[in-house]
Parts: sequence; structure tokens; C-alpha cells
Amino acid sequence: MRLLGTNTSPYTRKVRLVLLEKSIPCTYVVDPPREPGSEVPRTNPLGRIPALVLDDGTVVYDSPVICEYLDARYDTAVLIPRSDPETRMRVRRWEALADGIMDSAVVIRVESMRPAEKQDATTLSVHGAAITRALAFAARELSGRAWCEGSALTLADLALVSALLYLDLRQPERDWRGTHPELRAWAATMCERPSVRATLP
Ligand SMILES: N[C@@H](CCC(=O)N[C@@H](CS)C(=O)NCC(=O)O)C(=O)O
Repeated sequence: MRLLGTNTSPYTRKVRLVLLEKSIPCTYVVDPPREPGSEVPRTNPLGRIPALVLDDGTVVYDSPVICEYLDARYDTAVLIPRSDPETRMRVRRWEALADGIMDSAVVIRVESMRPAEKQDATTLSVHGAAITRALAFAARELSGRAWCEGSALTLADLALVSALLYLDLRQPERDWRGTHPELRAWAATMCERPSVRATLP
């Protein structure tokens, strides 16, 4: 099994965290999709990373599908609770929240790389505000808990830490730790995990 991705992609990082936390053997291939000769456009019709290539050649995308597949396929450390529909929904909702933060941060990153006179202020403010609201929601939901959901690590934690650390990378001016001490405390603990350390960009 091979995972195509890059070290700065937060979606790739989420999948790498799942692989590490579940101790699933997988070859990680750094493959920026826009580089000439990249395998990604030939592998994932959407031309995006992460893309997981199974041993029989099957390609799995995008990151929520990959994470769900890996969690269902391998029993080591179940990360998406399998029995209770409400708990399962909340874990997947955390993932959607985290992915949404990543989506908006990527939009802002792409927009910010355009010449200043061509940047769309509405796009920047709409996506900036979405991230601000999502962070406030996450902080309220966490409010002093050790884990996003229940009493153990789930995909929710791995998705959220991937989103927050992507903000550190791309929006270092956004002081989410200062604004939300609940997120700061939770993230500090998460950042001690070997999986998180091993996937630093
Ligand atoms: N919803 C997708 C988003 C994946 C995505 O947008 N990945 C970016 C990199 S962070 C990408 O591959 N963009 C294509 C490009 O850069 O050409 C997922 O969760 O996997």
C-alpha cells in the first residue's frame, strides 16, 4: 500500500496520523501533484492528494474516504466508533469541521499568492470568518475535555490537530492559542504524541 501526498498538505497529514496511530504499514511517497512527472494526476482522476494506492492498484480518495477505509479495514485502535450512531456522527462532524478549516485556509493561501491587486477581499474575509467561527465552535465543544469525543483518541482529534497545525504553518499571525486557551491546552497534549511529531512539515 502506498500513500501519495506532501508534508505540508493537512489532508495528507490526517491520513498519515491515522496510519501511524493504527500502526498500519504503508509506503509514504512525497509527490506534489503539480510537479512535472507527478504520479498523482495519473492515479487520482481529481489530481489531488492524498491518494492511497492499494496493493491491487485500487486508488482511494479523498481523505475522509481514506480514513474511513483504513479504520474499517484495520481493527487496531478503532478511530471511528462503530456502534453508536450519535457518537459516530459527532466524530465525523469533527472531521468535517476540521476539513472545513483546512479548505478555507487553502483558499486563503491560494488567494494570498495572487498579486495584491488581483486578490479578492470578499473571498479572503468570508473564508477567514469561517475559520474564526469554526475555531470558536471547536473551543466551546472541547471546553476542558481531554478528547474531542468520548474518553479516547478518535479521528476527530487527528483531524482537528491537522487543521490547527496547518493554521500555524499558513496563518502564523492567527493567534488561536491566545484566543482559545481550551484549544491551546488540548493541542499541547496532542503535539506530544509521536505520530504528530513524526509528521511535522
Ligand atoms: N477534500 C480533499 C481535499 C484534498 C486537496 O484539496 N488537496 C490539495 C493539497 S492540500 C491538492 O491536492 N490540490 C491539488 C493541487 O495542488 O494541484 C481531501 O480531503 O482529500
